[in-house]
Amino acid sequence: MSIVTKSIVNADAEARYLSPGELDRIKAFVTSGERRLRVAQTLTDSRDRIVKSAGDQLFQKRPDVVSPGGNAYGQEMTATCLRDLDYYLRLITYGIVAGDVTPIEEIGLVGVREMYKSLGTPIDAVVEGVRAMKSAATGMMSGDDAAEAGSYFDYVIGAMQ
Ligand SMILES: CCC1=C(C)/C(=C/C2=NC(=C\c3[nH]c(/C=C4\NC(=O)[C@H](C)[C@H]4CC)c(C)c3CCC(=O)O)/C(CCC(=O)O)=C2C)NC1=O
Repeated sequence: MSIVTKSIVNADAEARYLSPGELDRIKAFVTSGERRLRVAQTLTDSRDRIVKSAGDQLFQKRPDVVSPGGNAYGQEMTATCLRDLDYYLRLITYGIVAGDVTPIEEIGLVGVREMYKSLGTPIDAVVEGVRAMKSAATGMMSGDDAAEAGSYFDYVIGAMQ
């Protein structure tokens, strides 16, 4: 739910006008809108490049995951691994557009440690992959945009650790 919808639901539950604090938060959301949409557009347009570059970095740093016995060993498993990185990049664009990490959390982070544990996927290597996506993505952006995007990658990284 966006901050706008959430504020309206909360205010209406008490049959009151939006409070000055709520209006301030909505103002910040609207003011940052153009930047957030620009950042989401860049990530969307560059998704293939970001995922591929992050995969290359990850497999160079963690050759064990693509070696025999590794969780991403073999063409099919490697493709599934890159697909997971793409999933997280997509969820990050949702969060950026919403100005809120809730969609990322609800779709991709609740129960994530247990999920990867049951798949035998080393989550620290997934984190490494998300870090590499952050570096590829923010490298395409200027200061404020990079900071805005970076904070959502950091949220995912922090939640997986
Ligand atoms: C949008 C929310 C969402 C997420 C996050 C998600 C993740 C997800 N990753 C999976 C598998 C997997 N995930 C990986 C990923 C990796 N292995 C490694 O060693 C690397 C470190 C890493 C890549 C960075 C691999 C290799 C599999 C297949 C494991 C297997 O089938 O044994 C599976 C099992 C089912 C399947 O194969 O599709 C799920 C559910 N699915 C979702 O719907």
